[in-house]
Amino acid sequence: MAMIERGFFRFRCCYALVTIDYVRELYRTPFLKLVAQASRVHEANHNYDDIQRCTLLSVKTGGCPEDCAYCPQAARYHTDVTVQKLMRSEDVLEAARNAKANGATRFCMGAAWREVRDNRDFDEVLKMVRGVSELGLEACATLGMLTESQATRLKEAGLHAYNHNLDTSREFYSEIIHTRDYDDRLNTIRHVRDAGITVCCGGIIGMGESDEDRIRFLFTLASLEPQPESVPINALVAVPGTPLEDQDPLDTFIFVRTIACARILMPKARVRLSAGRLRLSQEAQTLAFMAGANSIFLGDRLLTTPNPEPDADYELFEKLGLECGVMNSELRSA
Ligand code: SAM
Ligand code: DTB
Ligand code: SF4
Repeated sequence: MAMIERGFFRFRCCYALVTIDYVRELYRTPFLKLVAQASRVHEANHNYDDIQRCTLLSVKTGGCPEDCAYCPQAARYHTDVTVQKLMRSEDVLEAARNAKANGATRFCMGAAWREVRDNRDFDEVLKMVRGVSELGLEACATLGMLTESQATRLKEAGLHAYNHNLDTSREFYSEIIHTRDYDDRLNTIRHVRDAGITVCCGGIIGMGESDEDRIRFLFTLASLEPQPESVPINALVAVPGTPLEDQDPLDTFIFVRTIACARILMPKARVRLSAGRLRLSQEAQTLAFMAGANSIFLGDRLLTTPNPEPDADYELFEKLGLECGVMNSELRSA
């Protein structure tokens, strides 16, 4: 921890010391001031016209041996998720072509695995990665824990990004997951980084964590060296049958506040407005974009839970004067 407390982060061309006290102070900034500050950092580092659309596909669903309290895919909970073995790479590539035709520039493949095993399934995933990358899409995968050599093989197949979330603070993590620990996550992130794959690492807000947990989570993310290129911020989707099924819905202001802090602390990262958008009005999503979010998942399903209909997202993009990447007439028939 002491090492992390001394971490440096880049802020507008100069290095400043990020300390837990700084993050606390930032997090407690009055809402409008915080969003305005995030917006300034966003404008200095990104273009408001550039909100990336990504598509997710669950290539292996359910039956996971882990006990993540939020996750409908954990075998031990009784949810509506139907277990599905690994998809064939041909079918995954068909979905990737559709995603591209609908305006996505990044395609993320998720598998409900605790860790990757060196077997035929992994060979099939490598085929998927190769194919997605050859389509000119950013290929991203989230497959659980990885060894160094597995990360290298994914890199050689053309993987652009690996998603592996820290999810919350180290302290709260052990209340949510018991089958692995925070250091397991950090180790995989290091293997991804060492293999030369970009890091996609974020978390979930609204699991019953405190402000201090969110502060520590943001601090840990911002202290990774180098910082993650991609930071998904999910709002918990409380799925019936999971231990968090009765969790109260998250206050949107806390969600936007977390996004604004992520933007300020990690100026160069793509901050992704991820799970939980169905509960957000178009105005709340717009506020999240003002606070520095610059990506959404496009498609009516995330991995196993619903996401806004593409038409609703195209409508929002149109209202905001943003390009969708495809002609509206093409969309309807795709
Ligand atoms: N098994 C792999 C792992 O855990 O890294 C990859 C798949 S896992 C479903 C990917 C991420 O989805 C998790 O790290 C978590 O942050 C997010 N997630 C899962 N269930 C969620 C839920 N109900 N609401 C919000 N985010 C969720
Ligand atoms: C991430 O942080 N959010 C996405 C992506 N990484 C893989 C996944 C959200 C999953 C939400 C629950 C589900 O649909 O199963
Ligand atoms: Fe398994 Fe990943 Fe779900 Fe945890 S989040 S239960 S590791 S699929």
